[in-house]
Amino acid sequence: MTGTAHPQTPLSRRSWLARAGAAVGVMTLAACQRGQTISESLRVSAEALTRRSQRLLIPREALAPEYQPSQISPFFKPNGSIDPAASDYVALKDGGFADYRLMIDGLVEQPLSLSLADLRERPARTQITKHDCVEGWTAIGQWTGVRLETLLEEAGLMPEARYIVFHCFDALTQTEEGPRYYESIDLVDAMHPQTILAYDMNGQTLGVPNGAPLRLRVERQLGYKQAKYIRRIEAVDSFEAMPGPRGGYWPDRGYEWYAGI
Ligand SMILES: Nc1nc2c(c(=O)[nH]1)N[C@H]1C(S)=C(S)[C@@H](COP(=O)(O)O)O[C@H]1N2
Ligand SMILES: [Mo]
Repeated sequence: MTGTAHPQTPLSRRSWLARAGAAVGVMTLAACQRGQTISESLRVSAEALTRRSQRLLIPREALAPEYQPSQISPFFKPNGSIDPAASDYVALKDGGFADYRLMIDGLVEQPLSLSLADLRERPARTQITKHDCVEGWTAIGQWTGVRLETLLEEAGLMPEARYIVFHCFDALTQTEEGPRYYESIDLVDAMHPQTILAYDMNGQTLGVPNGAPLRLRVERQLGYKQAKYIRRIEAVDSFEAMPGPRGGYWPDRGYEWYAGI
């Protein structure tokens, strides 16, 4: 483990809110610059507008509803990738994830490489929330993990950082080929108290179908933002720095990047 003792760069609430706000305006322009058709860029600006009005109606910092243990769904449907075939993942899984390291890098002062034991040593948060998939199902589950904000403060975000990218092990084709899943969020969601990297589900070690060894919970957004099988977290300054044009595996295929609920 590295970097626990380095001097932190405190990220003031006002500075990340301002940066997050600036990023929304830049997105529409960036979409046009990437040579999208007019209808595509209109869709992007409509999305930005929805996002802005949503922000006016419900503060982005508001908490998602939390539920009682008695309300936990007896079955939480595993969806999308459920058993990644990538050889690096299979090797880690076969070793019980003992050699797993979460990389945190990009626009940070101090890149981190953390084992699961390192993650479990940090303050934990447990929350019971409702997962909402665009395919039309929901499930209530209990998640335990470390707040993303805790890790980002430890790594020390550089002032240019605007988005956090989650790089995953799996290609949705369940083969070695094909683009790997990824997702991204802005700093408002990154610093949100319910945004955690979960290693336990319903009081047990997170299983492979639901994203072992580590998955994101970003509770104010839809299911496809909840990146499973995370191998690396990267701070970037723009969409151009991401693996695809629209900031996520499904957003690159037409889904909204900001999937607020
Ligand atoms: N790495 C990765 N993350 C992913 C997916 C995926 O296929 N790969 N599917 C997404 C979708 S569409 C949903 S609904 C949820 C499903 O989470 P679950 O398997 O725990 O139900 O994970 C999301 N995160
Ligand atoms: Mo989903």
